[in-house]
Amino acid sequence: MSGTTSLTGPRAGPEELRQVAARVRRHIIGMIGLAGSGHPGGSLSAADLLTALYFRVLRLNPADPAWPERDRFVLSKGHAAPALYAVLAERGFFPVEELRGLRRLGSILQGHPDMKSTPGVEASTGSLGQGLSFGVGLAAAAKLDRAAWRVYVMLGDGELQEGQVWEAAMSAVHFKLDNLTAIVDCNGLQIDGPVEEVMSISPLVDKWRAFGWNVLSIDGHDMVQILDALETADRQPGRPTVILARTVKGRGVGFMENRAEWHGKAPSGEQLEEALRALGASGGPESPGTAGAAPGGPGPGRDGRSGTRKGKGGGRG
Ligand SMILES: Cc1ncc(C[n+]2csc(CCOP(=O)(O)OP(=O)(O)O)c2C)c(N)n1
Ligand SMILES: [Mg+2]
Repeated sequence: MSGTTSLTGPRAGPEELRQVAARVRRHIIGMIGLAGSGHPGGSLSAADLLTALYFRVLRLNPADPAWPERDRFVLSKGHAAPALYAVLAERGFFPVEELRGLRRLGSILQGHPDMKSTPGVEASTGSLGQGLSFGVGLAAAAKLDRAAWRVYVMLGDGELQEGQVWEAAMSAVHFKLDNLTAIVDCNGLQIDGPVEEVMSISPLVDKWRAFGWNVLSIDGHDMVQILDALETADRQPGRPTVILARTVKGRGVGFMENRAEWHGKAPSGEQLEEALRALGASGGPESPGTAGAAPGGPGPGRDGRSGTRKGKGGGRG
């Protein structure tokens, strides 16, 4: 099998996913560099998790973003929009060339996700703390409809300081939303510095457990662990699952790694070239839009079925 075609196949393996994630990281840096603003740190930390979701786990149809049976993904840490846009483009929701429009007036790709502007974006986010509540609503709706689709929400670790997150955590358990998976990008940093210094969220495993969640802790850059956790989360009857993913903010670009100053700053000039070199771009600043988009069509899906799901009420393999 060759190139992108195999990546849309039902069981993209860890190595193929790593290759997609590498392209996603180059897109992130390229588009933020071109825009001259944006959030590289938290986009790079989320790149592997988002790639696994969009290329292996979520059931989607890029040719029909509103397919009623699709799984829903909510990027609660909306400032990581460049990572979401990169996976959506690679997955075929819109041409990769659109990435060049990041943060420009009239572009479909605004600085934070806008569900009315961008094919594949399920929720308008950016004001931290709200995405899990939105996900609880979606998951409850799926239950009421006896629909088989699942809901995934990604949050930042600093975002967990928002009280609304814990109201949502409480209600997800009360309503037995086992069709909901939360993923926390635990990169240890927020806008001003280390989360533990700004306001501690420890002990995180105990907190989620006390709220009644099933808790999984993984290395958020290890594709095998990511896939295992996402598949395990789908098989936990009666309660929601949270995946606490240890990550590195700025992952892949040495001078950005673990540096809070790269939370919301664009690389320019030499920094951009150095970053793209570190990410394996072949010569010069890679402009977003050089990699091929995956063709459309119903998504790979967890069980290898593609776009024909009729299941009612939880029979999700
Ligand atoms: C309600 C709200 N307050 C403040 C901000 C500004 N802000 C944007 S990103 C950020 C830090 C988020 O840190 P974290 O959740 O850890 O995200 P990550 O490290 O993954 O980038 C802040 C405070 C916001 N977007 N929303
Ligand atoms: Mg963080």
